[in-house]
Amino acid sequence: MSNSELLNTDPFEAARDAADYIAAETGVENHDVALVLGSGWGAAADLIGETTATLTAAEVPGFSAPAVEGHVGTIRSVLTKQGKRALVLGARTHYYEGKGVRAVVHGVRTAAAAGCKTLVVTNGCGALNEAWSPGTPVLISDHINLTATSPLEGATFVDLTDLYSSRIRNLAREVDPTLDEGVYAQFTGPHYETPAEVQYAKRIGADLVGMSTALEAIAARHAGMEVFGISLVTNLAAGISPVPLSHQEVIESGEAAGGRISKLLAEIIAKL
Ligand code: 8IG
Repeated sequence: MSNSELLNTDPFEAARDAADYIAAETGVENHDVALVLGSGWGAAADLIGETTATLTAAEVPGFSAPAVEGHVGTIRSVLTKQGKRALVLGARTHYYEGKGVRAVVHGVRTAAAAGCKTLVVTNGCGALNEAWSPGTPVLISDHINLTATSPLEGATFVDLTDLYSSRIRNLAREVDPTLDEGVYAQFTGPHYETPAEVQYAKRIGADLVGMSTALEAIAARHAGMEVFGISLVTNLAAGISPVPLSHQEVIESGEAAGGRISKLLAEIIAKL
């Protein structure tokens, strides 16, 4: 099934098909935890455990190759030292790719169908708080969905109170007590915000701005998963910093912080 066919099929059947493919190709019938690795987080998979199978995203039903430089296009099955099976999704579809919101959350729904009870979602983002310099990891405490859409269709009323598990945030602070937390606002992108939009985000209660995560977290909660979100600040948001943003800066801060934050993430996963 190609990505465009997601529009014509039941999204949960499509996720079931992808999960069946993953089980067959990895030899792992059920995975426990899924990780979505965003900008800067790519090195984490190697520290979490031993990769027992690597699939290219494009071969798995409903997935497509990543559109962005700095994102990896693989789906890996990792065996942790604790004996858990982690499904590492290096291939995120962003809303701005124009493939529709079903495509954006297909990975999360596939992870749920593959048995995952926990979703760990990571991203690179802009910070509104000047104290968070590029390279700072920040726990996501809540989100503001500014995409004007939802991954849920029809009369699907899902409670999003404590969407970002306070239990897992507490585990993260056991690993690193200095971790701050904040509210993540998902914009559609692909352009970065104007300085006025950044001030708007600040006034409505956001601490971080990005182009992912919120839609995925909603789909995960709907699927019954416990969600943990962690952002890597790769830049100060527009107008907060005196210099203009560049995708190059984003990639470089991700690379500079990559080793440290990946170790942090691996230590959090070990506690789940
Ligand atoms: I990395 O400053 C990264 N992603 N919307 N704004 C938005 N997305 C981002 C930013 C940012 N930095």
